[in-house]
Amino acid sequence: MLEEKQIPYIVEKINMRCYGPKPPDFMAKVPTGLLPVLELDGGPPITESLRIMVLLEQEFPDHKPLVPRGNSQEVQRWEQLMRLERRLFSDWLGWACSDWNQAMGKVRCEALLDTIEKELKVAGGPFFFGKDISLADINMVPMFERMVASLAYYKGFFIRGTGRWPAIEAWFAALEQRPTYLGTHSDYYQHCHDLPPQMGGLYFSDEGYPVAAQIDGMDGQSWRLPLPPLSATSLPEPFSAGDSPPVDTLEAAASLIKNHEAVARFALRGVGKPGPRPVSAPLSDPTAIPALEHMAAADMALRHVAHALLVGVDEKQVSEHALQVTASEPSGPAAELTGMPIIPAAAYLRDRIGVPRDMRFPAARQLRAHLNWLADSLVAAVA
Ligand SMILES: N[C@@H](CCC(=O)N[C@@H](CS)C(=O)NCC(=O)O)C(=O)O
Repeated sequence: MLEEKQIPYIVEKINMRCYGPKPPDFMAKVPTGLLPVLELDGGPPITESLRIMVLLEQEFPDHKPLVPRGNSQEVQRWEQLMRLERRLFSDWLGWACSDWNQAMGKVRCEALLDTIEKELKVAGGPFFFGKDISLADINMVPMFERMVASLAYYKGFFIRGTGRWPAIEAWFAALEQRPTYLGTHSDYYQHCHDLPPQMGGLYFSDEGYPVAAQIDGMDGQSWRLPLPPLSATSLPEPFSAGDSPPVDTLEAAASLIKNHEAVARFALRGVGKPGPRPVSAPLSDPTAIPALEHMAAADMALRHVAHALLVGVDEKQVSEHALQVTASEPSGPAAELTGMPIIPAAAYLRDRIGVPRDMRFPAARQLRAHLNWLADSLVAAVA
């Protein structure tokens, strides 16, 4: 909303409880600890996302309007759409968090999707109020994005990429053309590993397991080179903005290189020791102790990955900087790598690439696949 309205802002990130205690100065200001929170021009903290959005709309009347003004029919519809978002929240979690009566959860979600499909057609699409984005879209998409991801992962239920709800597909496609939306767009992997620690259990049905294996890259294929192209109909995860391997690999390499020392240190948590204060989110261990004695090897391994991203693995392997692997410890400042400790470090990093925190989805899948290329080459050599 801030980006669409072009309101200047500063973001202060506060972690969710499942990633460790929140900063005490934040808790002093907001005793419930709930996010989001707005401080408008140094004023008191304001909570509740809907209240925040309505306030921003009122306080910045000269910026792009996102709520219909005047026409009472439109205002009524806007309120209806706000209620529809709450229905989405409860029908989605009613199914996702249930391990019994899967059929009922599915029927409710299908009915909800039919209603949303109809609402998107009222003004001719692609958005709820026609060709311009509004707060109805902005308010709906964060939960909808999570619904789409988690129902594919846990239930094998595809909302997008099937042609069953074309107005919903067109709505996501229109959003995925907007840099304002892409700045917050996560991938299915991120959502499906972020949601359970925050919300409690989400439950699999039998149809979910094979899809989850694909999303997690555990099927031996989906996180490996060569990656299939991305499009509005690619499954399990469509992305209408598509991919562009030369640009995506460059973005992944830039993100890796820009912060290479911290990234190498982070990867070495994969062979380090668990932290003294573990947290409840399985992929997170903010106090973990990295095995820094392997820093030179981790640094060299990540240089190989960056080089492979920049020139492609085939060209790299015929260049003078080809990845060479030995079965035993290299002696001296070798240009070769051994499997240990780099295999677990590469896997640790691969599983913790955050979208969009670290890079966009098309770049993240490239980095994951190139880290797998490294790990697979090392595994082949030590096997
Ligand atoms: N109705 C509130 C809900 C706020 C809420 O539940 N926020 C969650 C995140 S979406 C939260 O901050 N949970 C605390 C935590 O997990 O640390 C709103 O719309 O702002």
